[in-house]
Amino acid sequence: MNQFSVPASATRRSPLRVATTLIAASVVAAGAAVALASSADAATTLGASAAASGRYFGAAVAANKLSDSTYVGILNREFNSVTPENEMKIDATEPSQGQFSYTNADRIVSHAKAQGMQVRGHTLAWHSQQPGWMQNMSGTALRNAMLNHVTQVATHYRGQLSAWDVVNEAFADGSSGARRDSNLQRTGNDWIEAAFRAARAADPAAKLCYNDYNTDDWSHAKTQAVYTMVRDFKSRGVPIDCVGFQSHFNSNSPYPSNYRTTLSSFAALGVDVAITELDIEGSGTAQATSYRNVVTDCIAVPRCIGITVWGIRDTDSWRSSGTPLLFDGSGNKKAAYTAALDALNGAPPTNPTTPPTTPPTTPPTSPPTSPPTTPPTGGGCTASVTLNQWNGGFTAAIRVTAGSAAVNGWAVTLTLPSGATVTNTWNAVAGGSSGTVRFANASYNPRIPAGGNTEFGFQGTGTGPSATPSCAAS
Ligand code: G2I
Repeated sequence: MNQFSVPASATRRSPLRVATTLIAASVVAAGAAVALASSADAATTLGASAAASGRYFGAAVAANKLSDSTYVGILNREFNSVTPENEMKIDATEPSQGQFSYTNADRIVSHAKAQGMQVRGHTLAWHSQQPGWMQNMSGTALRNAMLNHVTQVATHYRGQLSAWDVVNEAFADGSSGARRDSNLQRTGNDWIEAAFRAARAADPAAKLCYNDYNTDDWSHAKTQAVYTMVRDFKSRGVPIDCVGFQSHFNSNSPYPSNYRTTLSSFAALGVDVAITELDIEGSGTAQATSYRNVVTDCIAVPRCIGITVWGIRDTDSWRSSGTPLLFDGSGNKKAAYTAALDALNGAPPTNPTTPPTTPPTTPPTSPPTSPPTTPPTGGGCTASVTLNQWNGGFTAAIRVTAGSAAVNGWAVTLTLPSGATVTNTWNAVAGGSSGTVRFANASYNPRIPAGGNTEFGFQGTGTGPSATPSCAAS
């Protein structure tokens, strides 16, 4: 397929379109060949397979490759989301202060729209790839310039993007758990939330993400530091909707076995999670296995909304010598491609009524956002709720904490306001859907060690609970 051929996108962008195609196939016998090709296609491209569970599969795209027919052929066939690799960065969009340049970014957005693909914006505020004028700024002038940049660029794309990486890579590597030093950080610790508020005001429809690397391993200080920030943002109403895990893996930074724990733990804060820049250096079976693991972990987490690989062919990669992508330099599918596709085809739907397939592990030990009212002395348990409320719905993340004795089973009882209904519960079993609801432990998470905790959550319509939960241990 070249860039001018008719995409299969009309039949593969959503489960609804696929279902429509299948219905059409059963009614119109003469159209059977076409319809069969479409339904088979639903399982044989990355985008269609991801869409079958309500997710997307995207690629970082470079505007100057949109004239490469092999590249565009793969892009149009396989992917249903794109991220401009460099074209929306600060140096590209505001090369001189107050002079905005969208030509290359707009080319990518136009291409994506014409193909029915969504677009993730990357990125509004970052210490790197700043234009010279910004690198030389500091203090209030820089803060204002940053906020103006966020406002202008997000306004230009208002309503057109699925998500924005509002802030990128703001935390330091290593064990400090500190913010990364940068000119932006030196304008004051609140620069990140200021950027999110400006982005929300400019484009209320885009999901607003924090995006970083080396945040994949749940045990790493950097991961915990980002988690703490997101939890704080959620508790204070800072408008954050999602966290992006770049997931650049190689032998120095391999796929971690607790990756799913990381994804599900962030999701339990009431944000979407996304894998935003996936590439895995290597080859053959080892590389394929890592890709399979990453995809399987995402689809096991209901709020893992999609995966983006950081380029299409190995030769397109920023790490091309590590051959980290799904297609070789000639555009052929690699073993890693097949593994990723197979894993996608095993996906359950998003927002299932059943919990994730693996037990959650103990979340971090820092305090919950609303303190338990009963002190955890002696046996028993306490529960605290972190609420993410929006107009007409909410998610509630509940932390259950054991007292000084281990708990072998637990149940939390919560009273919902009139009109509220539980629609989806994870990591617990709900005994009802309105009024006073008892949530008992799931089969896999009854036991909490003395002083330890576990988390469950639920989603609902209406207004979330404000009354203090009670907790009973067994
Ligand atoms: O470094 C990998 C990624 C890490 N996370 C954030 C991403 O935005 C980042 O992407 C890479 C691009 O893949 C590279 O293509 O960001 C690099 C810059 O930080 C990009 O490299 C730049 C080169 O440094 C420039 O010399 C070059 O002009 O790409 C530019 C365009 O080709």
